[in-house]
Amino acid sequence: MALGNSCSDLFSPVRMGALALANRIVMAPLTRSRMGTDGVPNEMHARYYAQRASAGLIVSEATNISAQGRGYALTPGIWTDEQVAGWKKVTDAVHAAGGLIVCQLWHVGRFSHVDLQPDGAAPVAPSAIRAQGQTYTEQGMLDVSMPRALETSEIPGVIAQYRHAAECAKRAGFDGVEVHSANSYLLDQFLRDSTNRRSDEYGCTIENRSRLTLEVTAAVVEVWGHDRVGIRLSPVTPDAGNTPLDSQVMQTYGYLIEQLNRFQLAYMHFVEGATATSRTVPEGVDLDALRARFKGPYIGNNNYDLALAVNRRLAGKVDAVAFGRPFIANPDLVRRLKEDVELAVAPRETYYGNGAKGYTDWPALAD
Ligand code: 8OZ
Repeated sequence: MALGNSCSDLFSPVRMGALALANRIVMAPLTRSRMGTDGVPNEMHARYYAQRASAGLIVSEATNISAQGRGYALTPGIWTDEQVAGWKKVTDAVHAAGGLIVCQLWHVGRFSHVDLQPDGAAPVAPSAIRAQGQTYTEQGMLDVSMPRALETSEIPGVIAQYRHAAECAKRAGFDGVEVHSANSYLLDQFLRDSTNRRSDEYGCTIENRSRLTLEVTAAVVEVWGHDRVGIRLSPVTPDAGNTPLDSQVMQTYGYLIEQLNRFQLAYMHFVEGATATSRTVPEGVDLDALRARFKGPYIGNNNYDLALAVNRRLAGKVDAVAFGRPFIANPDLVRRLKEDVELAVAPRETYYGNGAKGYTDWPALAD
């Protein structure tokens, strides 16, 4: 390792908006597919999150804002009273363990299957362009369905779904929310010219393609205040659905970030590279230069290890680092990084499904 962690401030407190993190290690949102069809968390999920509460901040697994926003079976929701009550168990357990948790607000857009949609309807998208790939349904893995383009008149209703979910997250006792505008789901589908072929005020120009993310952010900020709202972006991630990148990544996301500055959000969170795959970026893209346009705290994510986290923090490239997969098998990841001990590695079969097995049964280090 090039640098030890003893002189790093990764393990010292940091403030992001109204969120006072005990350290600069964030638990990234991790889809674990362990809910029932009602999307209601229970004591098992509360235990899982509380076990990981030594993270400076937990970002919840991506959480559906509405029945229409759902694209995977066994994922949680945050739009019914039952879901609010279930998440309250989680937030209470995390707070009792000294942690902070924000709810990641998710609408999958086109990446869904008719079986997962209300009344078997087509998934909604900026344009009727089908994603590649399969999603997990109650019948197993199935090709995602052909979406239909949202009417302009339906967009206020989509924003209302985010607003309602943000209000539900508040009632559920979260510390804030993260707008999921990444990974080729609904908001990212509007941003990219590969998935957005609209000719109304939500399409065509960069300003128009950025409009929905900005209007959703404004709605959520109205509910929570600017300093408890973060946003996640992934300018160069093809997943989900092997989605082509925007043809002008620097210009599109650069414009969006400049506009986001007016909100003074708690943080911006980037997937640096292709999510869970590689940190490589296409020629002509400079994610650090994009990040530098954001005038607020920045969380870097994607394939970090301790050395990379220490080095990028020391170089002033990140304010905090989000670790995803390492949190699966290392509930006390912060301590293990601080002591620089070898990390447990979760086998892929434990990522999704299977109840408590491979979920809440990973031990913390013995004292
Ligand atoms: C892995 C599997 C299913 C969904 C994302 C919400 O990529 C996800 C996701 C990740 O943002």
